[in-house]
Amino acid sequence: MDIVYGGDRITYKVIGGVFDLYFFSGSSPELVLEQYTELIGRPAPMPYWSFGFHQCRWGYKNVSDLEGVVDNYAKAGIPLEVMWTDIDYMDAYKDFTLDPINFPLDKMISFVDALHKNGQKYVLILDPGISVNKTDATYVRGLKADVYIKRNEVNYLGEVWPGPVYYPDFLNPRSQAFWGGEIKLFRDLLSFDGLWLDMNELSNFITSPPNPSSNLDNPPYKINNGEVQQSINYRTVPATSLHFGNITEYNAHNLYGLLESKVTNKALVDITGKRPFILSRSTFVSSGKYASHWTGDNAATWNDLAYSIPSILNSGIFGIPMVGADICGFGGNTTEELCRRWIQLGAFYPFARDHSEKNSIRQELYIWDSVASSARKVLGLRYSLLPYFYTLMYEAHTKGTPIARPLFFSFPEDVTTYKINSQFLVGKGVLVSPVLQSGATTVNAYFPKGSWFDLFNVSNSVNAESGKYVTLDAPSDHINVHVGEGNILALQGEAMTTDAARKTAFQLVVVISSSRDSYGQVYLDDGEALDIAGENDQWTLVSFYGTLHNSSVIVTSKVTNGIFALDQRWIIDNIIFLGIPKYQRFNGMDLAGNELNIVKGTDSMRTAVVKSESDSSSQFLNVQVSKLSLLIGEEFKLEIEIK
Ligand code: MIG
Repeated sequence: MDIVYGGDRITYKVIGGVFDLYFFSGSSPELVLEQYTELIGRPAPMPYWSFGFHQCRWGYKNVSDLEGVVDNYAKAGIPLEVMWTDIDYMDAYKDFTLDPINFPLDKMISFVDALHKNGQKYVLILDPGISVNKTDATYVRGLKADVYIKRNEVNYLGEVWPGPVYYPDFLNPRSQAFWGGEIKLFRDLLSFDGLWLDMNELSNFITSPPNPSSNLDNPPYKINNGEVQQSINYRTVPATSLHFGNITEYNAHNLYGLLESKVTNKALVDITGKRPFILSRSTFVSSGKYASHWTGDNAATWNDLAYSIPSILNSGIFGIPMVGADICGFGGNTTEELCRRWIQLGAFYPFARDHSEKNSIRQELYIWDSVASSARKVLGLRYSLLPYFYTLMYEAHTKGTPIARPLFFSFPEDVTTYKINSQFLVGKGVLVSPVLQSGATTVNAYFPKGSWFDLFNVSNSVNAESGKYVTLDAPSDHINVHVGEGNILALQGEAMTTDAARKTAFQLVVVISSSRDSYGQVYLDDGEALDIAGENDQWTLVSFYGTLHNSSVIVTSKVTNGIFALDQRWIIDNIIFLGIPKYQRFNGMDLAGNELNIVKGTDSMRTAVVKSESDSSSQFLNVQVSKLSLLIGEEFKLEIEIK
């Protein structure tokens, strides 16, 4: 179909398939997503490790190349969670094979074992086209199972990387056993942790001639198929091809990536019994239930850096919240400055992967010193925010709310936010305001009403009595990331892997609001169980509430299923209150001494150290309570009196 958007109207020009229109009344953006994902399926839960940093490239030469990349990340002190291989690992680009010279099985096994020992993961690519090659066991099993897409009574012959291919028909119920069986056989050889599904639009290097007997290959209305008007069959599987049950490709074309994701998801669930991680290029309505997504082949340009923001926000609204764009850009040569700005932004994508095209220069984050040091800084913040990202994943899975959201999600009453596509929110209250232009060292960022605190240095604040644009410093190594009033974040420490980060103590950042209570949640489980908040109770959900009350600030917690967190011995060792209004509430009091007392708390709070400082704007008092050892799985109340 063609979809023409005209500002105040939208026109669908549809030449096939079934068309259903639903309207979701909301009334808030969050409720619209809740209603939409109730219909199409809630987003798949994602494993904890998938929120770490990923490195990929098309064109890694051999196993020592891969090992070198992993080593260089470690040497540079930049966290690397997941190493990926593109089609290079395959033998002549055949799925479920390994290049015997450059990526031989024994070396790949030791490589993946070494990753696993270090708490790291490995993801590999699969393309749908199966090489038509009698010596290829996968191909032969597919023939026997009779699972390929057909045309004119025979298997349709396309062409992709391995040369001539047949495509598995994921509408065919037999494809589950076939595809799942191939994945299992391969995973028995090499224990990869996730799968990357590419080329599933469905991509074809040839355009087959139309069948004269049918107008499906040559419909009277020509959809706008590419920049130059191309035939409907242009470089894909022809419209007259047939799926299981004689469903034409004409009617099922857009579903291929969705169905492949669904079958692959079930295969991984059956094989591993764990939460699958799948990345798919093609998506359709409800793909989020099975897979994550990247925005495809972007270019290493400033324009595509900027464009990545609306792309990921749209995906979240489509019910696919685990999404990112290729960091530093895929096509063409990136530059030091662009790559540095890109990791600053990409560190806050829900899915953060550096990926590049074969013919471009290398762009791993350690290549340039300035990129490396910026990466350490921004990924450091990302890793301390991991419990927050993970809890947003939980929220996405249970309610459909995106992880990365447009500003209007949290500020629907502020019409200025509606058009903002150069900033976004992580969750409800973390505002990311990146530099998107070459040479810029400031950023003109919009702040909706409220007080906002710089997460790299919480004593820097922006106080917006009503929504306003503010020009912020953004020196070359810096991205502006602020947390807004009314939010409570549960953070953990920085580390080189998500596993190591999970072993550190929690810190609460309580951003006081003078107009409402502050709120935040943290969801905790083992990070890979199939069920989220399942019946086995192997999870904990903690809600935090913060209040300003006369001359006290109070934070309390409410715990569901504390046992899991207690078993892990997770503690909160530090609570920071930001944004206590300095003069309004405590007018006339001498704040110089800042005598602060913990008046209510558990025994473990007795040894706590309380410090306070005036915020850089001099409008707020920030109070830090450290040396705590509160069990996160146990409810607590902490009240601090300010006299
Ligand atoms: O014809 O596998 O979008 O990420 O590196 C190109 C090679 C096929 C397209 C993907 C890209 C990937 C590349 N693939």
